[in-house]
Amino acid sequence: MIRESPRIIQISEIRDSTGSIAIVEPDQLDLPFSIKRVYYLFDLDQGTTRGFHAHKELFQFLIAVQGEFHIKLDNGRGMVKSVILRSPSIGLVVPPGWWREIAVMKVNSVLLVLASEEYCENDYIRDYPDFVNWQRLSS
Ligand code: T46
Repeated sequence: MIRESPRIIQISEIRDSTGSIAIVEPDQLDLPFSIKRVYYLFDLDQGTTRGFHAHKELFQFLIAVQGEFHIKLDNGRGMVKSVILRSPSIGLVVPPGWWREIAVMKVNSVLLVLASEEYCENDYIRDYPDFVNWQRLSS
């Protein structure tokens, strides 16, 4: 199994005196997947934390289009990364095999997610010890 690390990608933007446009063109950004699904988290309570799961095959690209999120990623093998998303001009690639915990830091925060697959509950691992075990068995 090829293991990839999460990484930040800069999103190109065009600013003028009236505002800004950020443009996600997967080929130009060198996203490591084709987008099959787009969804967004909104109406979120400040201070709450979501996620608490990993995906077996799903790649995602997370963009804080508004507000701020603190993202903790854990590969279940001793590597833990913390990423702050608070600019719509960057996105975070989250490859499969990373446990995530997503804290909502500001009111009216919105997290846009571009995903490589359609929704599939079987792709989730929602129990942390199961995740660590899955990682151990897939080495
Ligand atoms: C992640 C963070 C950033 C669906 O029925 N279809 C969907 O496409 C999605 C995304 C969710 N759901 C259902 C499944 C659950 O019953 O909506 C409920 C909440 O979904 P989930 O547990 O995935 O929610 P979050 O906010 O904890 O996580 C979501 C992503 O799914 C997840 O992969 O990384 O946003």
